[in-house]
Amino acid sequence: MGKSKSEVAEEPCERRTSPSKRIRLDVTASDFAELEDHHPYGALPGGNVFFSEQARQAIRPSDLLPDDDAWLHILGYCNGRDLAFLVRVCRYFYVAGHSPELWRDLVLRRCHTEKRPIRSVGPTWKDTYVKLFYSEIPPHQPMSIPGIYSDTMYRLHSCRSFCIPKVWLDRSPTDTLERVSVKDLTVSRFKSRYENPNIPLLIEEAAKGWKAFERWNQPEYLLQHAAGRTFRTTSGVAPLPGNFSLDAYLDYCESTILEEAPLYLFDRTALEPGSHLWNDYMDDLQRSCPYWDPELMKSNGHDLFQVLGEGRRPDHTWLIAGPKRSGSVFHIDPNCTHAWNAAICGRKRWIFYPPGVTPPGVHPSADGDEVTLPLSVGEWIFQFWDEHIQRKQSAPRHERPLECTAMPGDVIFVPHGWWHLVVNLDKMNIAITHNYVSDSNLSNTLKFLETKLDQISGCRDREESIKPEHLSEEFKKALKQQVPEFLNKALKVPTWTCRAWKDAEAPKKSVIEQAKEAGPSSSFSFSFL
Ligand SMILES: O=C(O)CCC(=O)C(=O)O
Ligand SMILES: [Fe+2]
Repeated sequence: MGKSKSEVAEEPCERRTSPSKRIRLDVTASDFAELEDHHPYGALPGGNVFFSEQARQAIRPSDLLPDDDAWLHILGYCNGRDLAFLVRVCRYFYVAGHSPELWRDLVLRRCHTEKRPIRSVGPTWKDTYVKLFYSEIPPHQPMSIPGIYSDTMYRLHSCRSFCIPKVWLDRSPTDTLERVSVKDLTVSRFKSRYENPNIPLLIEEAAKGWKAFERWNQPEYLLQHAAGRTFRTTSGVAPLPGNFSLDAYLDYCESTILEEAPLYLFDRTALEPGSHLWNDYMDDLQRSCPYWDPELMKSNGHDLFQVLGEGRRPDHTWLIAGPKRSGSVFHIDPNCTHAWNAAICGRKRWIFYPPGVTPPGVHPSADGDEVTLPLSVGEWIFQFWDEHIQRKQSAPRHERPLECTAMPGDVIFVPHGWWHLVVNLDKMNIAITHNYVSDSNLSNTLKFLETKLDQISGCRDREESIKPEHLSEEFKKALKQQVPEFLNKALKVPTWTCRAWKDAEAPKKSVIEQAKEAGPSSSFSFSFL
């Protein structure tokens, strides 16, 4: 359990002092390896081939190319019709050709080309493809095929179906993030203990009294208020976003489809000021969390981007939803902002690394423009969990990662510059997040807007938003007119005060050079902040 300092002081001595106790309490890599289910088509790890005389003598398609990745790549060029034929050619193609990601990509590409939203889903992505573009036929029943030995396929399946450790499902001693009950948190305590020193915090039950918390658990309610609109979903491993109707997306979350990085709903328009869903929490936020009350901007310095006006400021409000194991891979929040994130339905596991302390497996370029990292939570867990735990237990105290589970109704404060990864633990997870600038990060935000034009986000693809090259000047101008005291104070701070951006002036090394220096970690992909 994450503990406030006073709670820690009251703990029994042996828990505080015995490292072996702590080692036993932490989740280990093997806790994830107990998979939710067998590979649906019976693939086994490659080494099993040595136990099968028959398999060793047979020539398989996988012997003809250097590895199974290559075959999966080639199958990715097939259209739906060809893939449907190919899976009938041999056992190997049957298993490889039913990889859910191949059929998902076919759905996404064709929906994109035909400008069609995904309005219904089946029990597998292949069923969805058939249902959307042909007619409804009885669902595909996966057959378990003997004799398919493939590390690639088995690893993908492990990333799709890793076990969620039991201790993540409730408050537990593995939680190290500070937590405070909403009843005990005042504006001044929040600012002096957490926001100003830039420390993440879990605020227990802060959203429990929100109307959203009561209402959004009922699918009918959400469906009523989302009728006729679609929601954008993305995945780090999918080639295109998917636009879903809400009923189809809720069915997708409830389905048994297992994917390496499920499509995640991250919608910046659903919570527009004045909208029905926005009204379900905004008054309540002002009452329960006065430190984030936008109305008090002039006195508490919160959400200073407001001075630009709603349409002109960078995106700042998102509705988030996703199925079990969906989530966000390591990132730092945009534009040097702080954020709060309220878990409305479902639990979320959070992992934080402090500013300037790069998480294992993450390789930012010196200027932060590019970051290489595993693109799915599962891949990161399987490759880097041991190193994470080692750092959690024995890195210098101020460099240690922090962890916690947010229960429904809890709100997390995400300070600027902190790396974080989030994984959803329940079948259906819904959250609200707002990003903001306050007097505590204003000086860094101004430096960021001035010097990191390539990294500015949330304002490039909307006509009315201020574009990156003008944002710094426009922001300063509006601050000067509306809240000059905050601007003057921020301009007096001569350097970055957050280590996330301290080394920004170091000579640029390419991401490839850095990844090489970091050693032979098996798979990296590129992503851009
Ligand atoms: O709920 C999540 O997936 C986390 C979202 C996040 O990182 C954020 O809001 O900044
Ligand atoms: Fe974030």
